Amino acid sequence: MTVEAVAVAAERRWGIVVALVIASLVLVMVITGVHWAAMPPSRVETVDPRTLHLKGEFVEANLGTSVGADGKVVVRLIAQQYSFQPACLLVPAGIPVTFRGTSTDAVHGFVVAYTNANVMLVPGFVATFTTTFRKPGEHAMPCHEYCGSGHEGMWARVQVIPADEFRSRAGRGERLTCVPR
Ligand SMILES: [Cu+2]
Repeated sequence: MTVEAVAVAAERRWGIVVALVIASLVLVMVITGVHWAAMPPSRVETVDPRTLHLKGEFVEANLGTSVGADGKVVVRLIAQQYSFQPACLLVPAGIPVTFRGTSTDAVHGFVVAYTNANVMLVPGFVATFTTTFRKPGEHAMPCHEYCGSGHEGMWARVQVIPADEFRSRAGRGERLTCVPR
């Protein structure tokens, strides 16, 4: 074999390897693109932001933490320029807590410090997630989506209390908060 033939053979081998790498990358892009298009990343539950305060799940009297007939702990809240309602959420430690939230105006969101709770609140949609707070304490809960001139003043608190204390307070189907009254 001549030197030139060796070089051409090596180059052809290299060309095949590179073509395979490119083909597999394109395949990954096509498969994930089709997959995400067919399956939205989160569940989609809609709500009418214009009647939020008037009827349905997010009326003022229904906001806060409740324990359902099945024993599940649910926190309902709304975000609006520039506050959360309720402004202080009361939750138990060591029990899964499901958050259900939405926005009345712009896109908001919140993160609960030192936990994995982190969600966007988009008008017209109900955001849900379930998390467990490990130990009692108090966490800051700032809005983390820039929502206007008052954004930096938009935050709430999350108070995590021991499960027994929570159970004794949650008795009668009330909506609990830690907003001082
Ligand atoms: Cu906000």
